Amino acid sequence: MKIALIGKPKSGKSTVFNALSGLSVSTDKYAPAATEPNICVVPVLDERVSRLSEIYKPQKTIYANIEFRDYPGIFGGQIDSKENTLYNDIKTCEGFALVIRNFADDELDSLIGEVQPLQDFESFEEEMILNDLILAEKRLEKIHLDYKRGVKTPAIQLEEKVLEQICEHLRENKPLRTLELKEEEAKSLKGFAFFSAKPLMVILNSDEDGFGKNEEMIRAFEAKGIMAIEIAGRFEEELAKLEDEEAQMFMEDMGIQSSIKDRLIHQSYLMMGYISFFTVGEDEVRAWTIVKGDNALTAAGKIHSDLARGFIRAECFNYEQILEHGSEKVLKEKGLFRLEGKNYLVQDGEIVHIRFNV
Ligand SMILES: Nc1nc2c(ncn2[C@@H]2O[C@H](COP(=O)(O)OP(=O)(O)OP(=O)(O)O)[C@@H](O)[C@H]2O)c(=O)[nH]1
Ligand SMILES: [Mg+2]
Repeated sequence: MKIALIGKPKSGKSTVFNALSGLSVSTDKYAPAATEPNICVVPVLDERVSRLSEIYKPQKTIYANIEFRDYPGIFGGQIDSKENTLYNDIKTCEGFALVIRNFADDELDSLIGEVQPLQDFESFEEEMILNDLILAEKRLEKIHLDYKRGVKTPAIQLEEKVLEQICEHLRENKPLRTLELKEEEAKSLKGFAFFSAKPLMVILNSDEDGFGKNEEMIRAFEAKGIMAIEIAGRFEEELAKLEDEEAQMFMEDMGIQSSIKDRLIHQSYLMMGYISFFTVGEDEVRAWTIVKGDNALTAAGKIHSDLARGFIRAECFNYEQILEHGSEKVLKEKGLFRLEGKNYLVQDGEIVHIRFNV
C-alpha cells in the first residue's frame, strides 16, 4: 500500500515523514520545493503476526508494510510541467494523507499566509476537483472528435456516459469519492486516475501548546465525511530520535496515546478499508492485505496467481482460536478447521491455507 503525504507548501509533510520514519530529511523553512518525493517503507508490526510466529517458529516472519511518500508542497499554486510529473507520481498512491498546518509561525505567516485549516482543506478539494474536471473534459472532447471520425463503439459510448456523469458531479463542486458508480461504469474508467476519487484523510499538524484542543475542528472535518487525526508534528519528530522508553514518557506527558507511526498505520487501514489475513507454516508466517469484502479467490490471488487459477478450497481458522488451543491438531479435533469455497468472504485476522491444483 502506498500512501501519499501531500498538502500546501510548508504544512509539515516532511516533519511528519521524519516522525514516521526516524529519518532526517530537510525541513528547511526557506528551501525551495524538492523535485522528488522522500520515501520510506514502514512495517506493520501487527501483534497477531508476532504471536503466530511464536507458535509456528517459522524461518521467516513477514509483516505487511506501508510505503509513505512525502511529496513537495505543490498544491495551492500554479501547475507547471515539472509538477505534472509529480502529479502523476502522486496518482500512483492508493490513498492520500493531507497534511494541514495548524501551528503558529510568524515567518511562515508572511511567506505563505496564516493558519486556516478548514479553508486550506476546502481549497485543496477545489484544486483536486478542478484537475479532475479538466481531465474528464479533455477525454470527452477526444471522444467527440473520434465520433466525428466514425469511431463509435459501445464501450466508448459507456465511457462517454460515465464521463458526463462525472463532469456533472464535479461541476457541483463534489469530489468523486462521493459518487457511486456501478461496477461496469467504474470499469470503463480504468486507466484514469482521478485525484478526488482517492480515499483521503486529514493530518492536522498542531503545535505542542495547541495539541489536544482541536476536537471541534476534527469534528468539522468528520462532518464533511473526512477522517482526521491530530498530531504534534515537530514534537513527534523529536520523539522519533529518542529511545522507546524515553519517548513513551514524553508521549504520556503530552497525552499522546500511541506513536504517530501506529496511528497512521491504523488510520490508513481504516481509510482504505483494508484487513489482514495470515498464512502460517514452518517456513513462513506472513500477513497479507486485502479489502474488507474480498473473497477467498481474491485472497488466493494475492499470494500467487497459481493459487487463484487452481483454487480448490480455502482452509480457514481464526487467530483467537489458535491462540486459545495452541495447535492446528487441537483445532481439527474440535472441528474448528473450516473448508470454504471461492466466494467465502475472508475475515480480518483469519488464517488461510489455500488448497489448489494447477
Ligand atoms: N512549531 C511547529 N513547527 C512545525 C511543525 N511542523 C513543521 N514545522 C516547521 O515548519 C517548517 C516546514 O516544515 P516541513 O516539514 O519542511 O514542511 P513541508 O510541508 O515538508 O514543506 P515543503 O515540502 O517545502 O512543502 C519547518 O521549519 C518545520 O520545523 C509543528 O508541528 N510545529
Ligand atoms: Mg517537505
